[in-house]
Amino acid sequence: MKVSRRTLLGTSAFATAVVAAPWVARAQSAEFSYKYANNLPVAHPMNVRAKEMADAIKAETNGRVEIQIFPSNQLGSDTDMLSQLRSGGIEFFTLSGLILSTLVPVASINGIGFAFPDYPSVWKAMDGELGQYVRNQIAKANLVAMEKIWDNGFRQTTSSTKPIQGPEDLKGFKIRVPVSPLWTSMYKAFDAAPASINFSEVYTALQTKVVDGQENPLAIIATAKLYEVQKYCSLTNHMWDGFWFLANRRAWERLPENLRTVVAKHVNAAGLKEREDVAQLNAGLQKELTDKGMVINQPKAEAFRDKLRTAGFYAEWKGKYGDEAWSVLEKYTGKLS
Ligand code: X2X
Repeated sequence: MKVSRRTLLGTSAFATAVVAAPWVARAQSAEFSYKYANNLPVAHPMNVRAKEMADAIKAETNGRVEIQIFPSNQLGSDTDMLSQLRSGGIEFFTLSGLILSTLVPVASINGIGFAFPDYPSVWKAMDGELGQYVRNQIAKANLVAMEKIWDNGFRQTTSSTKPIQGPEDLKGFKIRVPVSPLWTSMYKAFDAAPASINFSEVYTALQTKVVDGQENPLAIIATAKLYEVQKYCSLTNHMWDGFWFLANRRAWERLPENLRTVVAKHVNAAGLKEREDVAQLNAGLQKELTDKGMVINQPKAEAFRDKLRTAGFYAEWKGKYGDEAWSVLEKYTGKLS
């Protein structure tokens, strides 16, 4: 086939390369280049799904929106990243509601000790009225919380010194907790010695024995390799924790509405997939962690819950959140106080 200059010009490849060159140049440096930061290792489902999400957003917006991911505390601790999000230094950030409570007090409400019995009750609450209640409060702090909260999981307790078999084992126990009044309050109610430490410092704090234990879902104990510095893993399931996918409001509103719709769609879809991944991972991790040398035990929840009740923990937090928020929580968990 004889290729004339005229037919060549008619092919799309040539047209794109020559005729539409300025457009191509613009597509390469995206119109909206946003940073998304988080505190978890690259191997955690959060980062795996976030990468897919960013690719899908770039494809569906024809390169207009590009999301760069900064995993693993590359941009600093949760405390640092929250202030960067508020100032606009980063546009997106996933943060535990319990830590967000330093800014939005009611955001820790899903972490009330032993409130949720299982995942179905969690998703009903967080995709329902409780999640909506919290998101409304987050909006008042000039942040946007995407609709679907991402899973962190039910938290378990690890230790380098002893298994936790009942609340009495927590007495005087030096345990790392994330930076959040709810966490500190709960472990004080157990008469433990909680130390507030950002996740970026946890591995080192355990390794150097600044603290003897910590608590996190199995998916994090595994992907952050905490089994290297902890011996015992007690399946306390003491609270459910999730990550709100947050956006800086000004950055979010800079996106034209059609792009906002596409971004939100992919963020929420990735969140739902991340929930499935974490559930599946947690189901298989007991064996993997045992193979890595951890000793696993499963204490009963009742004695822990009784201790919190007699210490006045539930009554105190009901007072802090107020009757309205507390009754929304109890709609999903049953009576707590
Ligand atoms: O800091 C933690 O322990 C972590 C990773 O679970 C949270 O982000 C709350």
